[in-house]
Amino acid sequence: MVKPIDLRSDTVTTPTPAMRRAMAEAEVGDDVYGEDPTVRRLEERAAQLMGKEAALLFPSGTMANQAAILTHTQRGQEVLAEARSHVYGSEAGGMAVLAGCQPRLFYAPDGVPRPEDIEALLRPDDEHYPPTSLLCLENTHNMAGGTVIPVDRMQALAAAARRHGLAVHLDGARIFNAAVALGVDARDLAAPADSVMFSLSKGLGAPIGSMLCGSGEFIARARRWRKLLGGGMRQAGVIAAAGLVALDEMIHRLADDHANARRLAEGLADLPPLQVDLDLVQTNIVMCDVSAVAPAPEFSRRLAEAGVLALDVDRRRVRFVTHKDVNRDDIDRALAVIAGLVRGPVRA
Ligand code: TLP
Repeated sequence: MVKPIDLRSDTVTTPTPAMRRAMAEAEVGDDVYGEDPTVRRLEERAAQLMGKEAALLFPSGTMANQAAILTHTQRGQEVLAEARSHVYGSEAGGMAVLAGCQPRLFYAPDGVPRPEDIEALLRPDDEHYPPTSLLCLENTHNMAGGTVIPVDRMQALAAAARRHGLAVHLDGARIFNAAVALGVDARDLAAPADSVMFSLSKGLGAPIGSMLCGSGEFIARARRWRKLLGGGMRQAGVIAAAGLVALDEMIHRLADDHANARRLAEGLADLPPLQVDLDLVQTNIVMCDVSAVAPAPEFSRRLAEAGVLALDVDRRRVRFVTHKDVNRDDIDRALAVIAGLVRGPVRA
């Protein structure tokens, strides 16, 4: 059987030979005692890349985001987040269950919030209202289609939050995609936020791991929450070693993923009645409205039968994500399969 073209997510990427070698040879120790030299090196490098004092390795982005929320807030407080953000919609209700916080949502159709969206939600100090303590941002914005928040907007949003005493956490799972697309340093996107999470295990291709970065004091407190969440790992240098390779070797090639996503998006836009908003295709994610052909779950099931894997994200939309394990030929083959599905039955 032919291997399917897997465009469900950049999380499906497998470690490179260089990562596997680095993992096999990693110098390790017990990281709960702070004795793993490879983890320490990765944490120093992550902090430096984000322009923060300190960083902490987590097994997942979800755990890192939740530890950040736990560190920034207290029970009974309110967290501002975009309506389709990962911290709100895709972390199993963690901010309510773990931090005891209530989300308050704003909607940014293109994933790029405006400072006035934030300010409109702020309320006076009154015993009826939960105190609002944190603004969460997401860059790139996954469910909006991998859209980027430019540096000046990040600054304006953080300034609005600060004026009202809110801390800012950036879910930068794909911050390097944003930086490459904008042609800026990731540090400049991270600077306006108090804390930033980024993933090693998505477009950068490492098998496991996300970093939480912030001030030394913030990271010391987050470390205790990581322990509580079960994220204190022992010889985690085996993971960190792949993370270091990811940061050294895999950032610059994200531009290829963006070019492939654009090619895919333009191909899909040429296949009516499929609909793609090309303006929103800015990085490695393509959202396609397939509802004129079939409900999205059925469309993605038929696509899978024909050898192309994609993710139905709601009833109308299917998400395609490009990454290092698919090349330009795969994109063209995927497009041929999709064309067949739109025009009539086909096989991969
Ligand atoms: N995103 C996954 C799914 O959970 C949707 C994906 O395939 O895109 N923040 C953002 C913006 C994310 O997209 C994700 C994962 C996370 C956080 C969580 O990271 P992990 O999967 O490491 O817990």
